[in-house]
Amino acid sequence: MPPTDLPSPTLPLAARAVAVALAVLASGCAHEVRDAVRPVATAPTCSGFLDEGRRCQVLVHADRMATSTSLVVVKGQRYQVQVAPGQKWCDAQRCSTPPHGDAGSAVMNLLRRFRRDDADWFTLMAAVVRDKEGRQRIGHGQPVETEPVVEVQHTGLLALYPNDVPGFYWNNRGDIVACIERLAPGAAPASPASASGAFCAP
Ligand SMILES: [Ca+2]
Repeated sequence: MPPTDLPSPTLPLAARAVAVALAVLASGCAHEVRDAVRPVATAPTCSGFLDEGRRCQVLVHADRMATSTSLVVVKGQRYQVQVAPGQKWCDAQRCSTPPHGDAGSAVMNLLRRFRRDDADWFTLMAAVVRDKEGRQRIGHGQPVETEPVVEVQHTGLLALYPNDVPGFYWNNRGDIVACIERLAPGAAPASPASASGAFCAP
């Protein structure tokens, strides 16, 4: 069976207690994070197949288990994921700057073993998924910060998401813009994203 990201219905009682505490702490989320999104006017929106050397952009939602890029990726292909600079999104009241994650509070870390991936809270993750909702991974999730190039192992849809505990995406806020580039075989990844207007230019 492929790995699945459907929320587990069997969190232990202690974890549920922590969950209630986190829910109390989650009030008053920052709506202003949505204003921080800066779409890239010149970049096409990702959809379907992407030719080698081409780029497209996708809006990634913090409160979704995964945002499908709608990009069909095929085994053997390589894609680089970059994030437009100056963005933030939030897990309740803790905000971070993607693709970087957050070490989390002491309370949050009582639940750290239930996180979907072995990476900091809200680390931007990339994975190949089977369905448009992005709820079922067919490859492992990888942190974009340290592994920005996705070497496709399974044909499917490329998806992005912040690392969190299944069932705890409801208190996430914010959307971020990411840029996907299909690398030609043997091509070196592009340099890290800069604040220049050339980010994700086609
Ligand atoms: Ca959360």
